[in-house]
Amino acid sequence: MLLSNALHQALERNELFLQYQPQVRVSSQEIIGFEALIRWKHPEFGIISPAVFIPIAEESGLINRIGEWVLLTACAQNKEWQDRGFKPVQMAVNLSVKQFQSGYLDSIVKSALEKTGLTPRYLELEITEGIVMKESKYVIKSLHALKDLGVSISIDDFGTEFSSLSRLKDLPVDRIKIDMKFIQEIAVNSKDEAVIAVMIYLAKRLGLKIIAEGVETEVQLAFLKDEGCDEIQGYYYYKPLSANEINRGILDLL
Ligand code: G
Ligand code: G
Ligand code: MN
Ligand code: NA
Repeated sequence: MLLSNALHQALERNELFLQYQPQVRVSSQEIIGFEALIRWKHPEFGIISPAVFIPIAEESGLINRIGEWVLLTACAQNKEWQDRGFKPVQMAVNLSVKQFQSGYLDSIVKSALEKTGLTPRYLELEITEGIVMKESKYVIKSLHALKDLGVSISIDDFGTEFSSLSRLKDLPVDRIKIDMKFIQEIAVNSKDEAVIAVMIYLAKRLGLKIIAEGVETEVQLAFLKDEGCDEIQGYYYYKPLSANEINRGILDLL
């Protein structure tokens, strides 16, 4: 079976869909945003994880079309919720390095905003720390172009490339997302706890927002609150949910 062939058909056949994981401000218990996460429901093989098919999409070049579809769908969904009168919040979308290499990422983003009517500040683009730090020149140029559109930028999986701490101050970013690997070491490894504390401190000193990802337990939550990290994304609050689940359940919390 050639997964790359099947992936080509997946877009046309509407086999791709998005889930939305709520992000929570602990102090007020309110939902302050969502991260859009792509899923593939293959008619024969069932749900395939993006960890499996995104790399294949990147190799085949299909990632640009998929990424454009994700942007459009996520922006449209966010606009729809706003039009229904719910408190406006940010929608975060993950970007692949290949989308930066395409050279027209900013026009794709601009067009998604125009087509859906979503106000730019309600879109956040996530880029992994590895990409920002390794492919610096053209990525940073694109990030500035994206910022000029009025969208927010966050650094995903933060902390994995520790050398980057000092470079953070020069990047056009609004928020960092503490990698789940660190969160899982809370109450397990005090050295990782120290690294988390420093990340939170640094973000604050640099005037950046910070959110912890993959928070699953009360103990993790208590540590993060203690250290001053008030924004949380993780199963402790919500798993990634379908638009329908969100419509049925939690929109009134917004
Ligand atoms: O949601 P889940 O844990 O299955 O996601 C696995 C990986 O897939 C994560 O690294 C996540 O960032 C990535 N991912 C999810 N949705 C998208 C997307 O729309 N575009 C890209 N490029 N990556 C995504
Ligand atoms: O790489 P990125 O940070 O974009 O991917 C986030 C992934 O983490 C999503 O695929 C999401 O499904 C997953 N995730 C979100 N919250 C939790 C959590 O509390 N525990 C675990 N194990 N995974 C989570
Ligand atoms: Mn992410
Ligand atoms: Na992450």
